Amino acid sequence: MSVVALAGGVGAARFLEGLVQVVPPEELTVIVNTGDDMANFMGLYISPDVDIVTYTLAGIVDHKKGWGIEGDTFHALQALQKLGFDTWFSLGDQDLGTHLARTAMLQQGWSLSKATQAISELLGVRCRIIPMTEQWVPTRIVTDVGLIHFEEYLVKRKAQDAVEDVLFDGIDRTVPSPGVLDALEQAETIVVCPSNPIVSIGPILAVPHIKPGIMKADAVKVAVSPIIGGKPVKGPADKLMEGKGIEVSAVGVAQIYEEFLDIMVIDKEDQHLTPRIEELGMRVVIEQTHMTSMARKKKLAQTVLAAAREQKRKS
Ligand code: FO1
Repeated sequence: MSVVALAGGVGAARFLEGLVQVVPPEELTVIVNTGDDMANFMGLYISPDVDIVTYTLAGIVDHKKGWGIEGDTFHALQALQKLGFDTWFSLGDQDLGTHLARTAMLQQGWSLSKATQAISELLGVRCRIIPMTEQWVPTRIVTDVGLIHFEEYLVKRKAQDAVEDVLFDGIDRTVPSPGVLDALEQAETIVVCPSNPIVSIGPILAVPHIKPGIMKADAVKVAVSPIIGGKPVKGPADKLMEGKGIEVSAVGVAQIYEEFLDIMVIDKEDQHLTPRIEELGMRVVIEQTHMTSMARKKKLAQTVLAAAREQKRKS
């Protein structure tokens, strides 16, 4: 039953809340995007997607926002504002604890994987969370006002700039974190979570050896479309897909994963796209992909795993 999930931020984390109800934690490895990371934000190493997945699986995430810690306060941020700092990235006081701890671990020579594992275990997460790589490889957006870090594009500038391209600086010089390739090789199912295919899953697939590792793995590869009815449930996936000249639909997502994907899970609303996705050589499974309740999250996860088991039986 070993499952490997490729995950980005909020959409993936919400899906994972369902997945951990149907997969024993010791059988689940989550490979997380680190392209959003900021290596020196006010002197801190910040790993947004890793923290979103960790806090969500630890049961402490702010569910409304999808990031940060439930009930967190922002006294440190308010103090920084008084001292004239531009606090465009909202870091809560407990969230700052995580960034201070991770930064201290890294400064003591711990790898990003080790720091991530320590923090997730200390927060009570029982499945394995591995950053895609340990080298800092920031995702930068080429816009009409220049090259900007993804988080600055998304949060500081509210995703208003025209996207001309998306760059993963230096990603061809990175290597997968320890355990990533083994997990892919041993997996029975590889699930691509409903994350932004360009800046959340894209960086993971761009780390050398990961996409080839997925392609040659025996596992059944299943993706859940993050695009429903031509729109993302949350976030700028449409703007980034348009910026890359990719159709903003479940078909466009299937095209991005075409080289390795066996099954595409799409929403009932997109049922009419089935023939176009099947033409890409993959099976289509229809399910309610709006994760509006824990029951829906669990049902979606069950459908994904059942489809993978069905495919395994057929092959
Ligand atoms: N997203 C925002 O829209 N505004 C924020 O101020 C913000 C702060 C933040 C702090 C820590 C963290 O882990 C995530 C945070 N996010 C914030 C979410 C983040 O910008 C993106 O949603 C993910 O990186 C994309 O997957």
